[in-house]
Amino acid sequence: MGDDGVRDLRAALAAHGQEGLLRFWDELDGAGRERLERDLRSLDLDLLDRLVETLVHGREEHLDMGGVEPVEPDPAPSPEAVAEGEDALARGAVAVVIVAGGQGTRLGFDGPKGCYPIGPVTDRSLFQIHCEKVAALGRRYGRTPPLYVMTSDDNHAATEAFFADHDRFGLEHVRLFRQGTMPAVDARSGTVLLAAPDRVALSPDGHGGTLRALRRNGCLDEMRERGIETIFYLQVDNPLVAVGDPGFVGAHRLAGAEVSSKVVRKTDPAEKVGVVAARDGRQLVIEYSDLPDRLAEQRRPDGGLAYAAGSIALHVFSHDFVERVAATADLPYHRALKRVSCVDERGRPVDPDEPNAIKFEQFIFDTLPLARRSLVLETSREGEFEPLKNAEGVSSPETVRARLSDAAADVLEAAGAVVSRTPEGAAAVPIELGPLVAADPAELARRIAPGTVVDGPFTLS
Ligand code: UD2
Repeated sequence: MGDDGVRDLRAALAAHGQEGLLRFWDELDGAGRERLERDLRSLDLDLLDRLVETLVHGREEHLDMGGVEPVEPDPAPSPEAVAEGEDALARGAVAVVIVAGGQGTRLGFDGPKGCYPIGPVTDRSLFQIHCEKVAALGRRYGRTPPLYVMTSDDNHAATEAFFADHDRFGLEHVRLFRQGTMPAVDARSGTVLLAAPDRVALSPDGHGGTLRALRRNGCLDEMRERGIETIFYLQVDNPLVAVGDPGFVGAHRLAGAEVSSKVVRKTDPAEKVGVVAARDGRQLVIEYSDLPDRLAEQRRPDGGLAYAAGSIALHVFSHDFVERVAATADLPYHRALKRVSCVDERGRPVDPDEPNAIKFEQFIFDTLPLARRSLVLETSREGEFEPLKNAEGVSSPETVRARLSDAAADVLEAAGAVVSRTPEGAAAVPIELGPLVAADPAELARRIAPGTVVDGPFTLS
């Protein structure tokens, strides 16, 4: 960049109170200047001004709960819905999108979360489990849905290498696409932080960035060319998802919905899942941290929680809706107070013990109020929800593996096997069934010897 270029950039930054970002410019070599310039040019300074004003300096905004009411989810999908979903899968009208751009800080795993070896018996990764489920759809319905995996700058290369090392798990069409970034700002001053003298502290823009990233990377156009009508969205951390579930896809389609959500019945008011609710005839998700205790604890006459539709971040979108929203709508940004490593005024690295920064993130479920029609379907927690979030305790490798073993035990028993159980009814031994082993217990029964006894670690691939 020539002197004029730097002057222009400095002036633009100064107009937004961010000129400090160039404070090490004179000390940088050519490559450093290029890196910093690239980062700076990615910033939307007008947007940043608005976010700093409202989310850093503004009063802590509480979501207005006026007019909000609970929604009652639909029970299991009808046979017509299942048939509709199967037809869409067989016509190749369904794509699968996995979001895997998060930083997985709570898990403390050195690598993309999708690479985490979570199989109770083998080292099957989260990615492998999801990919084998996609492959199983192809085997069952004759057409394998194209798979789109959202990564972020931090984990794109590692994710790409993982898929290449595993021959894309045998899938015909896998496309990785990168989500966008947002800068982290100092929690007090609102100035953008530098991760290094030549790097802005950028982080992923939240899973709400999925739609924009799909569009920007040409994935939406490609889907249209391939005849995709329906997009099945899941988060990488939950290996229990029934990927491409025809009942869910079909119920969404028959209802003419633009977004559909799967929920589990919330029984603990403090559980950390958002709830699907309604206002003015439109649905919305209220994140757990925004739901006032008064509403979280409200009960129905039968004793159940009123706001019980716990969002497990599993959605089906119509392709048209995603195109419309990606092209025309701005989802709101949420603030997250986080610890962010940065450099101080003199360029010395700072590794804070306390949260020092605000990050700005968009959430995928903020698309719900934009949908003219949406559907909520209830699923069983045991069957479909145990995300890998933490290193220990709830939602940890231990609980996820136990749940995978329990699910496999149920299928094996339905296929005629005798499975050793704990007094509480859980699988007493680690069990792992590869998603490609069998589509249902009847098929599994043909794969195992009659009277199979499972009383030690057991796996079938
Ligand atoms: C999310 C939901 C919560 C509940 C829960 C179920 C939000 C804000 N809350 O909680 O209501 O449904 O999930 O598991 O979403 N990701 C990206 N890019 C990003 C950020 C996240 O790809 O910039 C992915 C990430 O890789 C992961 C998923 O989104 O697969 C969930 O992110 P999270 O773990 O931060 O969400 P969490 O647990 O706060």
